[in-house]
Amino acid sequence: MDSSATNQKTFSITTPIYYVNDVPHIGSAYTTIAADVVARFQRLQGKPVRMVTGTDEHGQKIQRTAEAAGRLPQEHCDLIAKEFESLWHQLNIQVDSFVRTTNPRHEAIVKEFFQRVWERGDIYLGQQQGWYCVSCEEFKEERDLLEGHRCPLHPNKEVEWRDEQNYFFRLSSYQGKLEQLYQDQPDFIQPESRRNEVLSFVSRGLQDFSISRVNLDWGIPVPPDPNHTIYVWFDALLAYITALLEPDQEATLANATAKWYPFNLHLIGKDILRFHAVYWPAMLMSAGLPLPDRVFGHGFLTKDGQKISKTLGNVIDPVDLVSRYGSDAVRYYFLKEIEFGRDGDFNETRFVNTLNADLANDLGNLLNRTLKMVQKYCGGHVPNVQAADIAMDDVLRSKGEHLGQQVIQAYDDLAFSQACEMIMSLVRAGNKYVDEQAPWTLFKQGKQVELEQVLYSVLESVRLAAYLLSPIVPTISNAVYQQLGFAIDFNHAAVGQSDDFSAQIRWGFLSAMQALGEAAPVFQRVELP
Ligand code: ME8
Repeated sequence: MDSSATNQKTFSITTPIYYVNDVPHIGSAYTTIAADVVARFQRLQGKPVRMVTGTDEHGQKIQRTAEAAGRLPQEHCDLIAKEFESLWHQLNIQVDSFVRTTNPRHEAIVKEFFQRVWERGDIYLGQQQGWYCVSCEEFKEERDLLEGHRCPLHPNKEVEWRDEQNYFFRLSSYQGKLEQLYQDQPDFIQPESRRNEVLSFVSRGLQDFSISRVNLDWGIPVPPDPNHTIYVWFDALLAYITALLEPDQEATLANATAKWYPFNLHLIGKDILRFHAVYWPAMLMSAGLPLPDRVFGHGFLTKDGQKISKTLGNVIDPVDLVSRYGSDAVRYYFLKEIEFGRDGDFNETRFVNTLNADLANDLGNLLNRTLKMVQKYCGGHVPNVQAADIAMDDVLRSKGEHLGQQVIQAYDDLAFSQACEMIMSLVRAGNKYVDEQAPWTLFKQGKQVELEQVLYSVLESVRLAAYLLSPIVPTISNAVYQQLGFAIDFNHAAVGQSDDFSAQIRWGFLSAMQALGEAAPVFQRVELP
């Protein structure tokens, strides 16, 4: 994690505040799973964490969606927001704050913020002419459009011509300050490819952007001019701040920014990078508020190599996926199979194969067969072995010794797939070790000391793997820990304490003679429908 972090004692992280134009998408699930994994990893280290997500409910897109569905906007928002909350629950996401932009407390925060920026002299009335993409809720430059005035992100929809009076935010006057920020805080935008995109965009010169709309009721009125409503993006970004209020606190910026602010990490997809890496820091500078430590823009998911879209009819329903395969399976697949930051693909055959290979076979079987041998040869408890007595060059010990530190680094870098790969490499080495050391032969030969050392090494490696995987597959990790005789619940929000964490990430933590639990498969094989 950025060592210059201003906010070392607590950790606050956000997902985008998702539009309620539709039920949750596999893309929203992807970002939220990743954010949950980061939050869980911080909690494991004993840090107080605030994980923020929520729904973006204002603007033309939502108003039109509600109309098309024959619902009042608020009624529509209430319905869809529930779907998001329910999916997060099913995916075992630990949300600390679910913010909705139609909450009156949010309106108070937006108005106070607007006022500050207004007093700073950064807002003025002007004429906005241009092409507007309602699906993006964004004005597009002519040169960025496809033929027939279509938005590259929504090619089935035409952009709309607008010529109206709007309030503008003086983004242009933040050009120098933003460039200074990217230079002083090179980790502010990640990964590197996204940072380069932003640098190049900013170097072409920043234009002021409009932050109000006329002829649109479904939004927050502009305080000095209620004929206008606040632009949905200006409103939505501020939901991050609203989300930091405690339930009984008065909705003021001072209260909201007292404990968890500034944010350690905004996790987003690459589609909304400019809003987070350019507009948002400029807005915060204008309001005199500190900036987040980092913004990470991950890649986009495709299905079987194709863009996911309703028009193509290849939408993946996350609710369906989780109900068929379980939360750990979905969480594991997306983080293990796709390099975070790059685009990645979902393919159901590969999904099933990965889960069976890694979780059912490599991890699950290793634990199961080792526990059975321990029952048979050592009598129902962890072998009577001190980790220190195992040779330094023992294959598993030497691999396990450095694993904790390497995996911490990978989680800090959001290199989830690398973290999984490193952990699974210890597990695979464990399987090979059992085959090569053949404990059953050692038993027949009466080599009890060696036998117990071999079995200890394997059990300890499975334990370490389960601990390090716990932010990703907490249910499986719970089952492994239970079978190893521990009483830890990785789903308990306050699971971690920093001293416990440093002990647990060391190979050799498992105590000799600890009573073991019942052996049972920790992950049931999955099958294609
Ligand atoms: O943009 N692959 O909301 P949104 C990966 N309300 N991630 C994807 C994806 C895909 N195919 N599709 C969507 C908004 N996402 C605004 C945000 S924040 C103050 C306001 C994810 O519902 C990804 O995180 O359109 C992307 O940035 C986000 O969903 C867009 O969500």
